[in-house]
Parts: sequence; structure tokens; C-alpha cells
Amino acid sequence: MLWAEYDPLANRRLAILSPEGQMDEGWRPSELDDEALLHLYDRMVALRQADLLALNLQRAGRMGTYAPTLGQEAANIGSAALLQAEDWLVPSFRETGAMLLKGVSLKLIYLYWMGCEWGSHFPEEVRVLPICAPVSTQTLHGVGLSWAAQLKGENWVTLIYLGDGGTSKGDFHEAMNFAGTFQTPTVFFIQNNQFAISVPRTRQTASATLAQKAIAYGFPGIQVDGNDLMAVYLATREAVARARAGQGPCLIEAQTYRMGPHTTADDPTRYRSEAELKTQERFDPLLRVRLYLENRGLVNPETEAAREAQHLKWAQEQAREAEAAISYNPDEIFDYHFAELPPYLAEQKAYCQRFLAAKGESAHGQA
Ligand SMILES: Cc1ncc(C[n+]2csc(CCOP(=O)(O)OP(=O)(O)O)c2C)c(N)n1
Repeated sequence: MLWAEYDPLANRRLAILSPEGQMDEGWRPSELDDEALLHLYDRMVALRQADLLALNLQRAGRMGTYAPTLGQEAANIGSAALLQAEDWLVPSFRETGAMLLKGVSLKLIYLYWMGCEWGSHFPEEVRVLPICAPVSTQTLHGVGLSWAAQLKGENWVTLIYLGDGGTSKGDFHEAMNFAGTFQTPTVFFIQNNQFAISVPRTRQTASATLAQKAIAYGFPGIQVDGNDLMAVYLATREAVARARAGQGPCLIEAQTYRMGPHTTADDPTRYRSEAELKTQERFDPLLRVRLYLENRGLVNPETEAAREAQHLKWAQEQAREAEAAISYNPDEIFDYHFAELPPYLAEQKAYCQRFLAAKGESAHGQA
């Protein structure tokens, strides 16, 4: 019913929790009691600490690159919170919080960004696909997974993440078309953080919203305030329930704002102003949940200082574990692309081994 009421073509957007931390209690889902809400907030704080540490690790030369989630904590946590163990989560590359919530360890996520591909080797039971750098290609993989559920008569739902820039890729449109045609149990979740590196949302499409793109493919779309944990949660709850009930796919456009750089290799001051960033800080998704919880006497400055310190310690431990697990084996560059290595690659592999042997290094990374 949210879908009918919040029609993107009628310029309606779901927003519940204000930037000042106020909301109409009538909207609060009964299962989100104080304890459950505090847990989601706690996950948002953990994510922010993990993100801030990753930026520091990269600056200190201990991480290759990193795509921060700063400012997108509500979109990450409020959506992934609705998944059950059997559901699949299909990330792009700005879903650290969603992946953590689904059971991927921060150690593995850090390992990936440290440049070690074993960081993509998630335990099978968490049901999360690897981080996907080629923009939007994951949308096709995700629809494939949800089609598999249909073919096998299984009950899992697939939640696919992509960015606003990802909606300009053909992959996204093929995935949407397939999902609509075959009514797969898919939820497309667009984190519209207003930028694709330096390209603003206005240069991606002439459509007034990204949510309305679903209409062309024969299923509903909704636009929500992506910095509002409640709005993200409620829209995803309905989308997941619809998909699980066999009512087909839907699309959620979460309007958020990327507060950090695109990645640590980016300098956002070249394409957006300090003033713009300052304005956006008022809409910080973490701040508004904290204000709401403060008003209800559930957190205070002391509990929050302790929480941040505890999560920073956890992130530091995970980083140390990741560093201890790094193993770069140059053979792996060759070993996993072909069942049988083509002769020209076999030659390169042999050359690489000879080169390393001459330098006194084994092909397994360590001297
Ligand atoms: C197919 C492909 N083309 C180009 C790139 C380079 N690239 C990496 S991220 C990115 C922008 C993605 O923007 P968006 O989908 O809005 O996601 P965001 O980074 O904002 O989360 C581009 C162009 C890529 N990784 N893959």
C-alpha cells in the first residue's frame, strides 16, 4: 500500500524521521521496539567507525583504496535489516554496512580493499555476492539469483544494490526488464548519493526520479528519504514482503548524499563546494536517530562516547586480522580465469615465476 500512496510520478517521497529526530509514532513498526531500534543504530555507529578507520588506514599506506559509506548509513542498515538468512544480498561497492549486517566480517571487507582477492571469499552461508566494481553488472547476477529461487521453488528474496550512476548502464535496464517480465522476487535498491564520481545525478537521466523507472518495466517504484532509517526500513519491509509473497519485483530509490570522497583516490573539492557539504551535514542519517533516541532517554553523550570507542577498537582488531591474513600469490592472477590456461598466459605465468625466483621471492608472495 505504500507503493500506491507514494507514487513517484505524483512527486511523493516517503520521509518519516525528521533531521531533528522527530517522528509521528504511528509510523513506528511494532517489531522495531526500543531494543531493536537501538541495535540498528548501533550497527550504523559501527559502520561509521569502520569507515573512518578505513580512511585512516588508506592514508597511512595500509589499505589500497576504499569507497566510504559516510552519510549512507541509514540506506545500508535500514535496508539489509529486512533480510533473512536464506535471502541473498548483492552489493555494489558502497555497502559495507549492509554486508556486515548480513554476516560478512569486517576483516574480509578490509582484506578486499587491501588488495587481496581472498577478501571476496565470503562464507557460503552468509549469502552475499562479492563486492562488484564493474558498475551495475551485479544487477544481472542478482536477478539471476532471484530467478533461480523461482525455478527451484525456493523462498529466498534477492536485494540488489546499485548507485544512481549505475542506472545509466544497459545491465540495469536488462535486469529490470527481466525481473518485470518474469516477476522475479527481486528488490532493486538504488543508493542515490547524488554523484557518480564527479558526475551529478542530473547528468544521468532526464527522468524526474529514478524510482519511476520501475513503471516502464511493469512494477512499482518508490522514492524515500535515504537518510531516514525509518523510511528506508518501511519501504524495504514492504518490498521484501511483496517479493516473498510472489508478487514480483520492486524498486526503491533512497535519496541520500555521499559525504565522503567517491573513493580515497578522489578529491571531491574539485566538483562540489564546502558550503554544499556543510548544508548536507544537517541531514546526517546517524545524527537524527541519535537525537530521537536521546529524546527517549535511551542514549546520552557518555553512552555514545563509549559506543564509538568500542566500535573503533573492534575495527582496529579486524584491520590487524586482515593484515595478518594477506597473501598475494601472483600465480592466482593466472589460475582462476580459464579452465585451461591459453599458451600465451602460460608463458606469462612461467615468466613471472622466473622473474620472482631471480629476485629471491617465491611465487607465494613472501620472500
Ligand atoms: C563498467 C564500469 N565503468 C566505469 C567504472 C568506473 N567507475 C567506478 S565507480 C563509478 C561511478 C559509480 O557511480 P554510482 O553508480 O552512482 O555509485 P556510487 O559510486 O556513487 O556509489 C564509475 C564510473 C566502473 N567501475 N565500471
